[in-house]
Amino acid sequence: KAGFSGTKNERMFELMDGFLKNDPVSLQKDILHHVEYTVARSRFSFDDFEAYQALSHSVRDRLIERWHDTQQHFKKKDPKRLYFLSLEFLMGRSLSNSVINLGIKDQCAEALSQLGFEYEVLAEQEGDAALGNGGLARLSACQMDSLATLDFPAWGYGLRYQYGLFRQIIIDGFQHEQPDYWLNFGNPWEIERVHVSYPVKFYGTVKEEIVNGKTSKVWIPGETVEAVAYDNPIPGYGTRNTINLRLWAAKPSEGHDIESYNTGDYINNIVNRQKAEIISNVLYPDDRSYQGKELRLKQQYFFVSASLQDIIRRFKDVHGNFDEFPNKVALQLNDTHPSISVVELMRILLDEEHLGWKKAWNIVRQVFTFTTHTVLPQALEKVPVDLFESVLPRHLEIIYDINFAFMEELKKKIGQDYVRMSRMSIVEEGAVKNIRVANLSVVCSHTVNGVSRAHSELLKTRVFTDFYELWPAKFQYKTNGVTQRRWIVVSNPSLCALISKWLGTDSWIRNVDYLTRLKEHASNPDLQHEWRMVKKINKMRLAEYIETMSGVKVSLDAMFDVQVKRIHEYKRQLLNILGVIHRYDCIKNMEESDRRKVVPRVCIIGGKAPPGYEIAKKIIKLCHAVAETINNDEDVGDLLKLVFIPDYNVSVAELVIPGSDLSQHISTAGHEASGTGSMKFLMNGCLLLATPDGSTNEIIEEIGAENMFIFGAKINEVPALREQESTVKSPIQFARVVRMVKDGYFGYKDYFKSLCDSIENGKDFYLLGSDFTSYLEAQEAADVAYVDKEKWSKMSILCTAGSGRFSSDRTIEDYAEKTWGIQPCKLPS
Ligand code: F55
Repeated sequence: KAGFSGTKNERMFELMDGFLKNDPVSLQKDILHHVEYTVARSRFSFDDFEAYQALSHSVRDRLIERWHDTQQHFKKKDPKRLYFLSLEFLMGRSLSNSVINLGIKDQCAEALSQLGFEYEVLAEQEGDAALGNGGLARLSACQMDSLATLDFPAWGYGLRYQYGLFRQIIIDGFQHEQPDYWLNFGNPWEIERVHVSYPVKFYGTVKEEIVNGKTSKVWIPGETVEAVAYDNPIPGYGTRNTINLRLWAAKPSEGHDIESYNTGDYINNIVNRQKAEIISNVLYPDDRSYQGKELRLKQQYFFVSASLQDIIRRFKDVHGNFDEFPNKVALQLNDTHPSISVVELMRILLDEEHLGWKKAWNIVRQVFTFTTHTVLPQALEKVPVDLFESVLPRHLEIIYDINFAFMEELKKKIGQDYVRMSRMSIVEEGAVKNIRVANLSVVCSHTVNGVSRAHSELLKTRVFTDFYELWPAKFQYKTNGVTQRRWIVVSNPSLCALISKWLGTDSWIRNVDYLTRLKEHASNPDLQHEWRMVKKINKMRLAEYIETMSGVKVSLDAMFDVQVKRIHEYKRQLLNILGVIHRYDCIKNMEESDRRKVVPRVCIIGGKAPPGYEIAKKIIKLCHAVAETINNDEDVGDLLKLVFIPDYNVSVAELVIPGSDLSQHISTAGHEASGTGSMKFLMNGCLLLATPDGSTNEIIEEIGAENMFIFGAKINEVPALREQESTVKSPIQFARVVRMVKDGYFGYKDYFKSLCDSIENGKDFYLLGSDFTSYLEAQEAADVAYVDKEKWSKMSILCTAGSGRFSSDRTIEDYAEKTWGIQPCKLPS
């Protein structure tokens, strides 16, 4: 059509053949097209990985169509937008999630099978995107899924680390860390935006200048690094809305290191330029001990600066001044990690937009919302003033100004209570002067959220008491939730089909309220039977995996009892292991005839220890040492097995959770801010053995204590128990199992000494001894319940039926209404 004479747009519409089609034949054509032109393999010879790549690119094309339409729609409607700022997103695999949310899984499977491939096998080819540590990071991922599904005009912003969370390998029972160079095999799920980039400044000095007759501060940087955008489309389920997760990568900037350029040292110039990329190189593993690390501060500022430049550019495309900014922009701080953004926004408004202090401060205080994920005051971030001054000199000035304004405001309200003022100050005075990032976040945000009701109470009474008294209305909570798309539909297809069959609808996938209707059928023997069949299928998958990973053969008749999460003393994996030792000891000392009454168990533990956390690493080794003894003891056989699942991550969770009968959430009360693993297990019909900590109290309300195994001290009892701890003798069974470890029953006597010392009378900070008896009782109650198959099945169905309240859809609706003030903005279908 060389002679075409219409406009460019007319020509484009003429060429466009509607959206990509989702029937198997169209998908097949697309897959083969990508085999040949993207993967560059012959269509007559390509392997599973290449087929995965081609399929992913076909799915990506569909995501891009929707992404474009959604962004255009948002632009046209100009609603208030939410920007979710987080240093961590634990997305896991994208293919399996995308085909579900696009509603094309069956079509893909059919298309592939005719080409001689199996969808499940291809989906397994994908490695996890593990740009985060644990609960906080996976929560961000679940919330992105809900934001997209509920049609909210939201974007996520974060860092595109080259190395995600370390891989855990186990050698001789010890954890070793390996780098996760996840981009090695390409990443079809991101779109590199070479033209979306912003300079980010560091170091240097601050000068004063006269602009339009007013003095203005000018920051002359010592180093500039370029932030380049990588967009990751996030599709909603049952909607065309597809939102964006924009991750920044550091690249050398044109203006980087002008000096060596001028000296003509060409080679050194290039070597120095390359150093800029270090900023987005590696995710810090959460050992909560890198306070004061320069690179960490640079990472935080790098992603915040680029994100704000991007957000402001988008705002200014439409608006001539900042009056409408608070009505158009909500900025969510995911923990304190992105909190430097309050200062950065202030700096931009003051120094670049030349707004007056009052006006700028007024805007800042209307746009930020802050969610904290911790309970411990000592876990709150602090940055030494010296470090701040060197890396971000202008920001330090602004912090001082903010703090001055805050102190003045405070004085007016509370009078001259200097002790309280010094507690609340953003600047901590002392031998080393620090910036208290949490105080900064609370002062500058209009809303502070906890992640469960119990957590919120602790924030008010222990962590931010002074602030709560000053601004009670600022404090809210939104109990965490998880997405049923990933945690039932993607990871447990058999259960998904069963639920839809019995409810007569799959509406629960978008509207989780429907799940409660399962309660009506909980006692139905047919459902119970089918429910058990589904569990069996999932246990088979898990058993196969266990055998491959650890060589241990497990019986499907045994109760699969699982604790998977990051290893921390407060999460008390050690309590679990001591419980297993007790069970082993009982079996060993039993009469042969009594052994027949024992309910067989497979105890499964998995999780990564922070690399520098000695005790956590010893817990992993102890688990292996105990497993070695138990699993090879012929007296025990199938009555008890202990296995450690290495490298626990999102995709391993997708396999483990559906195959579990019982799961443990046994933190010392008052330490787990919320916990989200429990919610995933609940959705999959696993019974919970738990302490009344974090969100568990709300789960009890929903499911009923009679359908759970609750034990241990309550949050309010813990402080007194701790005080008495050295005077109250720990129970005899506890002393006995600790002694077995101490005496070298499982080997490594010297190595485990410090571990045993950490729970000795008088030093048992996490109260393992004090909770041990009630822990064993709860375990026994679980055994008794498990033997009664009908009862257990009913309890299991009621868990799933009651899990709706713990969907991230509910959390996000709540945030949208009460915290962010945003409305859905749905693409017309
Ligand atoms: C990561 C980095 C730093 Cl510097 C500190 C903490 C973390 C981290 O991973 N925290 C985390 O996962 N916290 C958890 O957040 C979950 C989601 O809110 C809670 O459910 C859980 O209780 C909490 O420990």
